[in-house]
Amino acid sequence: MFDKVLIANRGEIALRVLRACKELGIATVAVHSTADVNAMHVKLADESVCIGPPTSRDSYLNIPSLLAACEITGADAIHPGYGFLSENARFAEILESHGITFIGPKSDHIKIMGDKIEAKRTAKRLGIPCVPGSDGGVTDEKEALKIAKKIGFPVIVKAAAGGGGRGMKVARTEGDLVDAFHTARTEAKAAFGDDAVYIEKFLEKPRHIEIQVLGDGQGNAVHLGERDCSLQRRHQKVWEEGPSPALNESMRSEIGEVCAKAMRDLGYLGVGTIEFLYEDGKFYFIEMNTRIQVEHPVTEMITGIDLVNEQIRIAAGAPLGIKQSDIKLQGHAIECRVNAENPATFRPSPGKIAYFHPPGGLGVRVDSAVYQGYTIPPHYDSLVGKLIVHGRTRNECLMRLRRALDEFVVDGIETTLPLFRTLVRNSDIQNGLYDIHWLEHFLNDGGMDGTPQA
Ligand code: MV4
Repeated sequence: MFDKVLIANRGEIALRVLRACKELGIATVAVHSTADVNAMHVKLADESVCIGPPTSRDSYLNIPSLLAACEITGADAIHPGYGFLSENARFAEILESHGITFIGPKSDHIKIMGDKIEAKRTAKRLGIPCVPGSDGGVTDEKEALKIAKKIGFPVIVKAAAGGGGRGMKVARTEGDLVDAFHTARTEAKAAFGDDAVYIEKFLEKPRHIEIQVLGDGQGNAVHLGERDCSLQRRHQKVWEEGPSPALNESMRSEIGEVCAKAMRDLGYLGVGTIEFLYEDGKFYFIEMNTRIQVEHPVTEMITGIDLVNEQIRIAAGAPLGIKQSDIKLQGHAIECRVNAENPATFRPSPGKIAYFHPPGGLGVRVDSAVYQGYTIPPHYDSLVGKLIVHGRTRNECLMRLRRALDEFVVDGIETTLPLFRTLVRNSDIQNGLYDIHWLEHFLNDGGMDGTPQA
């Protein structure tokens, strides 16, 4: 096992990793930018190193600074959290060449999943169902038209280097295709320096359902059920829950087993998330994330498994301690991402937290790195904290969430808490009747109008 882990991240996820290290008896090193001297992760770590100015590029993304911090402190592994360097295959390789363990998947697997064309080819080969579309990249407009006609309109042109909603163009008819194709390529080249694109059938009203997997790189892998992340705005997830209100037990175990087997065959090491669009009872692979995700607590609450603990033990070479039959999904969990933003306009609202009172009680978890008197800096994402609630049934979970949201007080800045107080009382949400477009339609239709914004 590692003696000392350096956490190359900030905010609530840095705390989450710190907690897992503490429980494993591993010493911790926090790194921070000059904007984060007063951050909680710095206070709670055994040691800390300042790695640069506020801009992420010069601090949390600065590989030479991180290597120097490892050298100075004698850390033997780095946990990247999510975002920043968590899915950077080159970073994983550099660490290995310096004898530092990257707590994450093998760099080859990070690389494959970072290229959405390669990811889809791999998924298909492993027997994961994919969205109908081109076999690999498309470079010529005649070929693009031929494929689009074959799969039928509407189609979507996606950048191989994209993902998370960046670099996509929809073509509704034959007349739109040539323009969508060239625009997608030009934008992909400008945004990612890579003009490779591929084509898929465009699904109109899918849900976004993702399967959590865990493998030890030694041929053992399990799935830990799904999370429904359909409630999003501009590709930012807002509310995540598990199990999905749209699935039954047989659909869950069927897709779960497909994913677990695929990860066994791949020799996947670490935690991963296989993302699907789900429409009319069928799953379609879109992407795989090779990191711990923001919404991982949903899965932890319904399985009782500490995913970050598993990540660290597996990265240290331990075999998977869990069999599929040990994993029993219990009850229901919902996560709300509470952001420092206006709840109707989503304008960022950084600043000083004058009063902070998180909710508590049975089935309530708050993952946050803020405290009363803390000033949220403007340089990073606007997550104030995640409220995760568990109940024996979805209904109990919703009732408990309503209670927890009413208890939660954050003064001094605007937060998205009022949005959640509205959503938890909405009948479509209560009935689980939503797709990936539901929230944006709700907001455009004035769902938050007249909501008092304290
Ligand atoms: C799609 C799609 C419809 N059809 N692919 C957006 C993010 C990226 N991960 C994939 N995305 C989509 N791919 C096909 N073939 C619709 C989306 C999409 C979406 C997906 C998941 C969650 C939210 C979304 C919001 C808009 C579009």
